[in-house]
Formats: sequence, C-alpha cells, structure tokens
Amino acid sequence: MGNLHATTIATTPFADQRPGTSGLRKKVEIFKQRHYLENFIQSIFDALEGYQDATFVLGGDGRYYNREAIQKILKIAAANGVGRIIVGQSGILSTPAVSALIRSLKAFGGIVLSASHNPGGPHGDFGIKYNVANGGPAPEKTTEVIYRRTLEIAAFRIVEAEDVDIDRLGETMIGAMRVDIVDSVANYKALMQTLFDFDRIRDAFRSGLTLKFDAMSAVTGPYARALFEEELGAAPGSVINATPLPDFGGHHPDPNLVYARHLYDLAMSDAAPDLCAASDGDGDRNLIIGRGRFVTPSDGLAILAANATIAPGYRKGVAGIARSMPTSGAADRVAEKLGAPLFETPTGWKFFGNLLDAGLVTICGEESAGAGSDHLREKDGLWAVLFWLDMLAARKESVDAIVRQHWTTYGRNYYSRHDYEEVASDGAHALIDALRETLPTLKGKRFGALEIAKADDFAYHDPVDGSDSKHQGLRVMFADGSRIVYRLSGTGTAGATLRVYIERYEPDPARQYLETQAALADLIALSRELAAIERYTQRGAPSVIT
Ligand code: VG1
Ligand code: CO
Repeated sequence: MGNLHATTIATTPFADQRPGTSGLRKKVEIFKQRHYLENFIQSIFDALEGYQDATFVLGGDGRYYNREAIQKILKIAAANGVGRIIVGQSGILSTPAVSALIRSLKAFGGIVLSASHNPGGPHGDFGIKYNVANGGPAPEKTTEVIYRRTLEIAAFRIVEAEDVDIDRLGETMIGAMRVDIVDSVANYKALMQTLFDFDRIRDAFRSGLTLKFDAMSAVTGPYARALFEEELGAAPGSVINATPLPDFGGHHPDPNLVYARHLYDLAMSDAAPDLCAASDGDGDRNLIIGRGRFVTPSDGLAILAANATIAPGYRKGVAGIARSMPTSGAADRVAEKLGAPLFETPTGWKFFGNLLDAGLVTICGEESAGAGSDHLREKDGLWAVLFWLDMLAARKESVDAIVRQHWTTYGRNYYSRHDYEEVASDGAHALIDALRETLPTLKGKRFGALEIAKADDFAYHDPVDGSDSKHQGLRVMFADGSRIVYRLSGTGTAGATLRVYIERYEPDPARQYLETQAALADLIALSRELAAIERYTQRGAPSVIT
C-alpha cells in the first residue's frame, strides 16, 4: 500500500470523556456512538507532542468491540503520522504485556483496550487507556490534557484503508505506517524468566506441587498456558477457562471471593491444590488462595516484599515499598523492618510510576488485588502468581504456613472492603460531601472502645514531580491504629460505587485467627453510622464484601 488518502472528518465533542482511575470506561453502547471512539483517540494524539514517526503498542483483553476498535485506531494513527504500531496477535495483549512491550521496544506509548474486571459483551463495558513511554498509565496531567481536548475537538483524521489481518503474524503497511502483528506472549514470558527461578519451580511441579489457575475466559489464558503448563510443567488442566471470550462467558472477570467463589470452595476442600489463583479481564490483578488459606491482597503485598530476595530478580533487595492509601498497613511493617521507605499514594497504578522511575520503590500494591514491581509499570497478575510459585518452591512450605509465620512476625492487619455498588450518584456524592464537612469535628470522639485520633481528606504530594492530587478518599483513624476509609470508585460505569475500607491491627498471636468480619464487627457498624450510609444510599448492607 502506497500513500493512502487521509481525510479530516468534522465531529462534535462528547462531554463525558474524562478518564477515571484507569482510563476511559463506558458501556459498549456509549463507545459505539458515532465518532465517540474516534474523538477520544484523536484527542490522545492531539494531546501528545513529537510522536510523528514513533512506535506505539496496541492491544486489549479480547472483550467485545476489541477488534473493531483496533481497526479504527490503526487508521486514525496512520492518518496522524505514527511510524509504527505493534499489535498483539488477534488484538490480544494483557495490560502488563503492553507495559513490557513499550519498555522493551522503547516505544513512545501504547493504547490498552480494556475495562479490566468489568463485564464484557454487547451490553457490558469497554475501555481505553493511554500508556506513556515508561510503560505505565498516563499521569493525571496528561489525562487532563486529553480530557480538555475532548471538550473542544472539531475534527479527527483517518485514512481510508482495508482492515489489517490482525490474526496473522507479520508486517504490513497502512500508507506510510508499519503495522507489526506480534506473538502476544513471547516478550512477556521472556521478562518473567529473568525474574524468577524457572528451574526451581519446574522441579517443584515435578515433585508434586499442584496449581489451579483460572483465567476467567479473559486475557491471561494464553499467557498462563504458555508459562505454567508448557514452560513450567504444571499438570495439563492446571489452567482453566483459558480461551479469551468476548463476553468472558457471561461472567465478571473479577478475581475476588464473590466472582471466583468456586476457587475459594476448591481451596477449602479436601481436593485443594497447593495454590489456587486467578487474574482479571486484562491480566493485572491476582487472587491467591492456598490450601485452606485466602491471602488478602494487602497481606500478599507485605509477604512478597518480605520474601522478595528469594526471587532472582529481587536478590539485591527492596529499595522501597509503595501502596495505595486504602491498602492495609501490613506492608508498612515490612518496610520498617527492612529499613526501606514506604510511600502511600492515591488509588490507581498511575501514581506509582514516578516512584518506580526514580528508583525509590521496588514493589507496589493495592488492596484491590494488584501487585507489581519495577519490572514494568502496571500491576501484574501472573507475575504475582509466579512469585508465589517461586516462594513455595524455595521455602517448601504451604501458603498457610507462610501467612501464619508472617503474622507471628509482623502482626496481622484484619482488613475488609465493603462496596455499595451502583447506588444513586447524587446520594453517594452527598454522603461524601456531608462526611467531609464533619471530619474536623471527629477528632477525640469516642465510640465504645474506639477513639478517633485523626480524620482527613487524603491529599498526595508526588515527591518526584511535585504534583498534588486532592480529595483522594476520606480517612478516619483511631487511637489503636484502626482505620475506616471512604471513597467513590473511579472505574464504575453505572451510578456510583461507594467503597468503604476497614482495618484493624492485631499484634497478639493469640487473637490473630478470628473470622475477618467478626474481628472488624464494631468498626463495620461504625462505618455505616459515621457516614449514614443507609440514609444516603438506601442500602442497609454492601453488595460485595472482599
Ligand atoms: C479500582 C481499584 C483500584 C485499581 C483500579 C483499576 O479503582 O480500587 O485500586 O487501581 O480499579 O484496576 P476504583 O476507582 O474503582 O476504586 V483494574 O484491574 O480495573 O485496571
Ligand atoms: Co485489571
């Protein structure tokens, strides 16, 4: 194909294209509106500088509309003067694989098509996220420029060309832009081999270690098959639901105790394998359940950090740890013991990027089942599973034993998140506004044995670029170290979702084996009372407890 004609097409702005916690997420019906996707993609290019002739990475989690979106994006990119685009075969690339490719190829940036753990299909959700040259999600200053552009956009550019065959590996051209269709797994797999002791894990599987990994009919299937079964020798059938489906088989690809209940039940049964694990739609989250022991994501972060030097990729130790503010303080105790700094950031992986780039932290995590490290700039589900496998292989102990030993050493942070999903948006905002008003009056107040020591509206000052992010969640902190945090989700696509995070620290080994909801009962009751949740949301109880 020689010079193709690029046309400029007039358009009008949409008012609702502000990216949230992790990109722009909307119902498929919204994305399918005429010019909706085109406007957003053109706004991304309009917001960038100096990208002409540069390389970009493009791929998604295979959900409904992935393939159509890829064809449109390729044609818009060609019309905007992009030099080369690397596309995962059949449009498949996990979020961490995109991040890894951007870094390996020193690309200018990348576009991830995913709504992560949200359901897919014609009536489900779709999403677009722009990642920058370090491989991570664009920082807020960039997403704000993109958003402002979407409010003014008057035209987009697109070439008229045949669709590219994205199922066939190899190189093709759209006008002057080169398109490389690449293996979705190879680059990511090679990176994992530099971080973990594959021989040790292989030996462990040979000696009887057992795994059940559920790809939830989402993007990680091909990666998990290649890594766990083909490369590491886990028994055939260790990976289930391994074919990415456009509607994820009609399920929520969310690896939590509600949507992956069957894994929990398996792990608690007589037939339990040593490790049950799962990842989400786009492959950046992880669920870890050992035989008889669920590992909360907050504990998982702390345990990985405490054991990091077991893995070859982290032999040199941990420079620092970062966690999102609502994530439990379990990692703080590990950082303290390691003599490493601990950073507390707002929710969303984009806030870890600067800390990782500056070498201030090695391992990061969020309570929402995300963990990762400086190997790339996204959270990484299969990385976490490989880390656990390597730890099990090296320590030759069960998940349960590792967790118990961790609590004995560091104490246990009982932790739970209560989500009130899809409540009316007005009521949810009114709740937050009202609670914010009362924060200054809460200090010193007593509720039974609980005394409020401090209450604030979390703000973050980025120590690397000096940027400030305000209103990142309301914190109520108690004299005994317990905590309740309130914030509204920035990834939902219907109404509002109120997240309430509840935590209590228990240093006494004799009291570390209570059921979580029971251990937190008084704080849970207080969380509802303090914010008058039922009055504002008409909900007497949360819809999801994790
Ligand atoms: C949620 C999680 C947050 C995570 C984000 C994206 O955001 O709480 O920790 O970074 O999803 O994860 P929110 O604003 O809904 O609370 V993923 O795997 O959906 O890209
Ligand atoms: Co995700």
